[in-house]
Amino acid sequence: MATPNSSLQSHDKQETVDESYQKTYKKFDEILPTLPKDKGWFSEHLVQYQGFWLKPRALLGALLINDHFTNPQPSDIILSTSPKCGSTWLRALMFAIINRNTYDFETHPLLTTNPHDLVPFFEGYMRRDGSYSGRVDSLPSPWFLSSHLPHSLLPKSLTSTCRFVYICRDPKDVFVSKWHFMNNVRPKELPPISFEEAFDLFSRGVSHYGPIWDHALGYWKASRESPETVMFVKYEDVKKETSVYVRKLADFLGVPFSANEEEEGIVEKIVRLCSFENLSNLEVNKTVKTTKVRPSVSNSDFFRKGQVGDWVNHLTPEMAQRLDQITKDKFQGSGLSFDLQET
Ligand code: PAP
Repeated sequence: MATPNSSLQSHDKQETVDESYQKTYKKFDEILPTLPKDKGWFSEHLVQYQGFWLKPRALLGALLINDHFTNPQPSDIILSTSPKCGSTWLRALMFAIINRNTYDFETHPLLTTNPHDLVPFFEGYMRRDGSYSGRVDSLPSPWFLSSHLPHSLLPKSLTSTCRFVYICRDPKDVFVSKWHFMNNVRPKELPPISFEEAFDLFSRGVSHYGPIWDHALGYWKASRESPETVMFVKYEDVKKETSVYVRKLADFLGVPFSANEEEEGIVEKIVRLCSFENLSNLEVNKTVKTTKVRPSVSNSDFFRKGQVGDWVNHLTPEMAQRLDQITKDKFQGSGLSFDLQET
């Protein structure tokens, strides 16, 4: 039986954009100038669409998905995250769980391929800038895709059919991670963005796919309404008990570990394979390697420290309090919280 993405590489090719997409491009061109804009973190501005700040390219991706993502299946899987919440890690863990009968651990694709190249970026896959215009609907089903899009911007046909895993993270650590990442990948001719300026943007929600709080709440509510189709996890919890979460993910994805697999230590092997220490030290992830899909981002940019609580080394107490207060205010009454005292 085909497993998600096991034949991805053969389909990962440049394609001519289908003419049926022209209507969506036209809609995008009409909507774009009407949207509120704010200065982006670097040269590209962000636009506010239905409450969320997006790069124009992500907006186009969202529109294309809404117009052209046809016939999703219950076996399709989408990993959703706000940026810097742990998508690289979860892509690796979920890919390894789902495809564990296809690959052995000695020659596993994760040893030679960055997780971002094994799990396509949904809205990024559907872009029209000429450099990369593959279409998700050309991939073989079942799909395993990753997305940063908020729940409310995805079509109902998809949110009511596919299975979602959502990972969130303490916004303080997300901000620190994002600030480092953005300065690494900025166009080299531009000066770095200051910590203070970035903090102001982030805490006002003017951040890619932000506000991060609204993003998390959308998936949180969906997971409470439909726990069998939306699994909501926190980076901090997965970090603390990775093997427990590997089992939970396998159960949720409908591929629980058998007694034999438990005896063979497959869970622990997956945990080790996908650990920050292992992945970040692989040649493929150490080298500064950009791809056609990510022309300004190196494989190594997805790995920094991989720790919980690194914010303490960067944020002033006032900054930390400000983000914690926003988190408390936004999540109030939702049942969602972070163990903010511990971090
Ligand atoms: P993305 O939004 O660009 O996909 P994402 O992978 O979600 O990035 O987040 C990157 C963070 O995950 C980095 O955190 P840091 O800056 O605080 O260090 C990165 O180091 C961390 N990360 C990457 N791989 C792993 C892993 N295998 N285990 C734990 N954390 C990881």
